[in-house]
Amino acid sequence: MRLTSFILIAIVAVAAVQTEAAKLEPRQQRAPRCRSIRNRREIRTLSDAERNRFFAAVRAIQSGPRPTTYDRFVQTHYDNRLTAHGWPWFLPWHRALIREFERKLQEHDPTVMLPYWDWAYDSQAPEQSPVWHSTWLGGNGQPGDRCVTDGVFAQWQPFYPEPHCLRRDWAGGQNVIPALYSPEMLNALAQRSMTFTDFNRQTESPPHNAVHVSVGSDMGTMYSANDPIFWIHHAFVDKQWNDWQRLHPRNYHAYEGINSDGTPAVANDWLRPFPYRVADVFDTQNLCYMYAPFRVGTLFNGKNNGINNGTVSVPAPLPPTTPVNSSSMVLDALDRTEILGLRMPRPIPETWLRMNNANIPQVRQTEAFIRGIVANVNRVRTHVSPSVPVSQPEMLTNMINTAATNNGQLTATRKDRQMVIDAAALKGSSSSSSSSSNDQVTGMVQHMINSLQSQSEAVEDASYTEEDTLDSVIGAEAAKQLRDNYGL
Ligand SMILES: [Cu+2]
Repeated sequence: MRLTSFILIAIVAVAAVQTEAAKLEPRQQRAPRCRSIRNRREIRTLSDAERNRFFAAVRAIQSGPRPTTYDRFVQTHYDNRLTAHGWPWFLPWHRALIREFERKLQEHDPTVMLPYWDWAYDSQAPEQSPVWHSTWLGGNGQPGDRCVTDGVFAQWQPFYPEPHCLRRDWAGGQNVIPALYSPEMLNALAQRSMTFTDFNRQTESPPHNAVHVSVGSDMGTMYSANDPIFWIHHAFVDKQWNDWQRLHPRNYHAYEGINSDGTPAVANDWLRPFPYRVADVFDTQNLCYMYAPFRVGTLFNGKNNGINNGTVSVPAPLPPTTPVNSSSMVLDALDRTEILGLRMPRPIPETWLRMNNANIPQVRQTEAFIRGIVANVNRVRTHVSPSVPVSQPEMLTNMINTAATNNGQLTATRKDRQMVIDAAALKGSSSSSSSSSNDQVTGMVQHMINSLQSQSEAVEDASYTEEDTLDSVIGAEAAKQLRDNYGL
């Protein structure tokens, strides 16, 4: 009798748990089948028409009675902030989130795919990225209220936590965003991450967080999805996971750790409130998309540089170059004079790390590791990062403009003879570009190279050795991936 009632109670209890679980579980509909698998592309490789259709689709889901479809995504991200940041959920949950966002865009316009923003390519002067252009996402917030007053989303009024203007407050000041993580740094992190746990953590913090805190205001809160830059930022983070999965095929389906509720993280976990289990999102093709690589070509190939179809304004005359202390191998995140070296991103503020459940000592360790990468890459005379200004005509032009306006000086720290030869060789490899503006930039850069050359006659830096190649600094695998991704 006792046993029977115990069993009865047990059955009732199990049933109650199951009912409770069913209530908490997402609509267990199967994710929609793919009619086709299409590419998500880097935003600057879209045509003007394609880009405008993407913007129009975002505007469409921002319209209607509040909260709009867009607002609800912001709230969903907020509601899951404590489970989706600092835990194994970070990568898979955000993959599901942006896929659902993309599906909503496609309900409005089936041709649209979510683009990604390769901020690593823009990492050495992120404020000069075309994404901030006044016909794209607009720039920094204005002084005072921080309201964004230009771009496609200038009139966008985020609804949560209360209605307000879209705000940005660049951490470097009115015209500067501190340096972000460069392709070399991301590659080095991907290379050394041998488990999902390592990669998930090291992608979230610091590289992904750096974008949030550097753009600031809405992006620097748990309502970060208020800023449409969020979606193309997270698409790039998602691409990094996909790249890593393919880099370490053994880890393609790797998933482990402890969830925020203390349970073991397993591939069968539902990514609430989305209709996917973790296992459903390992393969992006299961979610109907793949990532097109972003090949930017080599030095002075202006083809993929975005704004105004490659038109660049060229100032004259060139400001003088001056020698820089060659022992300073780690450049400041706000440095905008050095044209050849990598800048060290700023440490992620402790308040942000605490808000995101990050393991703070681990993040500081990763930052120290990155500092070593920066120093080493800056010592390598045979490598010009695709992200440094000298690789990008627009960025170089903007820096020269700024230097001219501020009566400042444009410098190059690695001005040894080999670097000049390398730069000249890279320049020669893209002689096919024919537009007159590119010719002007090329002429200007030639002037700079000549100037560096004459200085370099006098500079002998004993710290360089023959073994200083990119391969020996970030590893042959990482170097190869970098070359593949960026067409070096
Ligand atoms: Cu998030």
